[in-house]
Amino acid sequence: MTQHRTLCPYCGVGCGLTVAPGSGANPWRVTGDRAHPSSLGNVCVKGATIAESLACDRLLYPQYRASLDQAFQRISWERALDLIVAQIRSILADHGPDRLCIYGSGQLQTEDYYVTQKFLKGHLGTNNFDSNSRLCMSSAVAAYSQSFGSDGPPCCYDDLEATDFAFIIGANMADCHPIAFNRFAKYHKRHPGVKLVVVDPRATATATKADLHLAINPGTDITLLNGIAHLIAQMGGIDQDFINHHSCNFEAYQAVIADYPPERVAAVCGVAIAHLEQTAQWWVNSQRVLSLWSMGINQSSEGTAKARTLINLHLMTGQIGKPGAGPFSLTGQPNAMGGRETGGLAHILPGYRSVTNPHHRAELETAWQLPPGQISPTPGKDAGEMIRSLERGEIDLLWIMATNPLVSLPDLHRVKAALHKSPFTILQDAYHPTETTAYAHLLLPAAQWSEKTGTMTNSERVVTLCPAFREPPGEARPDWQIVAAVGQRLGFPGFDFADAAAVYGEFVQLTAGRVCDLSGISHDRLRAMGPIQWPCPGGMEPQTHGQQLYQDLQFPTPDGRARFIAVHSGGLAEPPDPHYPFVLTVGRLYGHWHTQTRTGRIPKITKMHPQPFLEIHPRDAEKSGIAAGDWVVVRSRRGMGRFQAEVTKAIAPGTLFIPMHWGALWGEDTEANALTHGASCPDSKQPELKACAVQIERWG
Ligand SMILES: Nc1nc2c(c(=O)[nH]1)N[C@H]1C(S)=C(S)[C@@H](COP(=O)(O)OP(=O)(O)OC[C@H]3O[C@@H](n4cnc5c(=O)[nH]c(N)nc54)[C@H](O)[C@@H]3O)O[C@H]1N2
Ligand SMILES: Nc1nc2c(c(=O)[nH]1)N[C@H]1C(S)=C(S)[C@@H](COP(=O)(O)OP(=O)(O)OC[C@H]3O[C@@H](n4cnc5c(=O)[nH]c(N)nc54)[C@H](O)[C@@H]3O)O[C@H]1N2
Ligand code: SF4
Ligand SMILES: [Mo]
Repeated sequence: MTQHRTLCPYCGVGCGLTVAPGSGANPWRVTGDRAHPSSLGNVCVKGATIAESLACDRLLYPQYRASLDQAFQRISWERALDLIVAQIRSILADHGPDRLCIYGSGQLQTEDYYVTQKFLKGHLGTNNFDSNSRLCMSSAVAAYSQSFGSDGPPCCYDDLEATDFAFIIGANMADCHPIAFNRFAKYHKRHPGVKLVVVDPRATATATKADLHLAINPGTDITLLNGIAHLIAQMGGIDQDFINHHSCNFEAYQAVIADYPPERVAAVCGVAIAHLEQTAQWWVNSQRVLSLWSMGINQSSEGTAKARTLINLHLMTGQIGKPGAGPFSLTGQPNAMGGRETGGLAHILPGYRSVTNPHHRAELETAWQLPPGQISPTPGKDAGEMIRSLERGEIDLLWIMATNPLVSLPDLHRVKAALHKSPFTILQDAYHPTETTAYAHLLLPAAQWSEKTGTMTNSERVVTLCPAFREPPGEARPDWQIVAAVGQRLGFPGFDFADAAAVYGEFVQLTAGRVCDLSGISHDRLRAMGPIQWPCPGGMEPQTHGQQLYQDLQFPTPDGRARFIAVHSGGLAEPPDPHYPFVLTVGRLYGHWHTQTRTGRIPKITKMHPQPFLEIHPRDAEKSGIAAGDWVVVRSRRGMGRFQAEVTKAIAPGTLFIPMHWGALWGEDTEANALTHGASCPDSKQPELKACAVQIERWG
């Protein structure tokens, strides 16, 4: 019986899957791949049920309509590609390339990402490619780049089983990175001396496993972290040798943290002084400290500063570059990392290069055989700027791939109005309908996981080959092939790739000598030896796991030193006030994946999470006259939603929680992002999806 080894296409843990033919209602049997170095044979409910979502409601053929009030008509691929080419030609002739935009996703494979960068940033000469990673990882990218001189999470999952102290902040790993969390949880259980602190305004499934849960007020992370640093300094826990030889700017940092005595920090954050002291004590007493973070840090109007503030703590205590230690940003999507490697944000280029760096542009112009000066030196439009540009009528073509922005972008009413003004929106997705298909002129059917061959890189830099083992339904095509076909029709050379392996081969050569050196990896090698972790320069024996970055404590900055970059907190972009007295936070549930295009069609998962809900503290519920199970109207300055109350002490007073997973197709008035706002971090442009001010009222 044929078995296929592949990767789970959901979260950034990147579990290996083994898929074998099944029978009856389940034509594919999915189990954990024991040989995968990241997951060691384990899977969660999402990975285990992935095959059940492959058949229903697929987008099968290209469809077109000239305006949004018309019905879609089926058209041929020939006609679809001709339409795109005609639009692009006319935009180039009338206005130049900056009125073209592509909005992609960390769910594209590396090959899709790469061909799209070469097409848009290279041959068309505009950097207007952004992805939903803007909503997800861009603060981590910015913080790593500022503190270390380059992007690149330095840690790996082996560190979870080598640490003395895990500090999880703004991440609900038990639900969102469950298999990585289970690796730590088992180790934690076996080693009573190992400590876990979880920082989260909610008592999540992760927090309940902690030795200490710091239920901070939303948005007070910088104050907390500077306060812990203050105490560590007081306890004599600084690593002077590391500071002297491997860092700079420590004095400025010292001056900042001096302002954070525990009394003030405890009051601002809403935690006990004793708990701050305990956390600092564990940090100081531990040989190896590993911190892990995700959206509670990144999705903030000061997301980059939050992540840097966490990195500062590691620099101050020399907790980096050794097993079991380091600041580890957990990526959300299965190929968020591949997106970063290929330059899949508006300010970067393949191989962790920057659009503003003339040498980087020249290197790619040479590799892509483009005239000097072809790549624009100006960062392109980020996701938020794309919406604002649509409002101003400055975009003529918006091409969306593998994301569902009519659920996932903040301030949805504004997004809907902006998309209504878009002259030509292409949506390339695997499913139809999604909330976004209602706003598209041209639908392009994409082959998805199991139907196309490509690679993805997980949170710990492990690259896994995802082979095609089923035929795509209808006329669906791999994303990279669609872009390459348009490139060829526009007469661009270098888009006649024989297959995905050839795309990957071209891409990895561009990473040689960079921090993310993948030049020793190929599809053939991945097929032969299984997953490979980068860095993997050509000529080096590939490693499957366990390699940390920066073990020599040399950082890719001009002077080789890491940088302390300290700041005070600016607080929430929209703090609560007497009219909107609660902070609403939005996050994920264990079984669902984002906007439910797949998990909403899997009975086991919809049974697990049948509907959205509002978490509210008993004290707030009582004050507002709300009982468990009551319907509650939640209003922000931008929109409203209706949810059934779940009265629970798992949420801090003053804070409310709703899940992000229900868009307009799955419920009425259940869109979390109807409430959120688009204010974003000045460094990363990542919006503050985790906090907005709301009022509540019992309904009916
Ligand atoms: N089951 C499931 N797993 C997933 C996904 C999914 O859709 N479903 N999506 C994947 C993706 S793309 C991503 S990005 C990751 C996200 O993974 P996580 O970031 O772990 O998930 P979230 O639930 O978005 O947010 C994490 C926590 O941040 C907390 N938080 C809110 N505000 C603050 C704050 O101000 N400070 C702190 N310290 N914490 C705060 C919330 O209470 C929440 O528990 O999950 C990935 N894994
Ligand atoms: N308020 C609030 N909003 C949030 C968040 C939050 O925590 N709070 N989290 C944010 C984060 S971190 C993220 S990552 C986003 C996620 O938000 P989205 O990216 O909008 O969510 P998905 O449902 O994952 O959308 C992926 C789409 O790609 C399609 N697809 C799957 N495979 C393929 C493929 O191979 N090719 C193509 N072309 N299409 C494919 C799916 O059918 C689906 O429509 O949401 C963001 N929005
Ligand atoms: S933990 Fe993430 S990668 Fe692993 S099976 Fe679950 S969803 Fe898939
Ligand atoms: Mo994400």
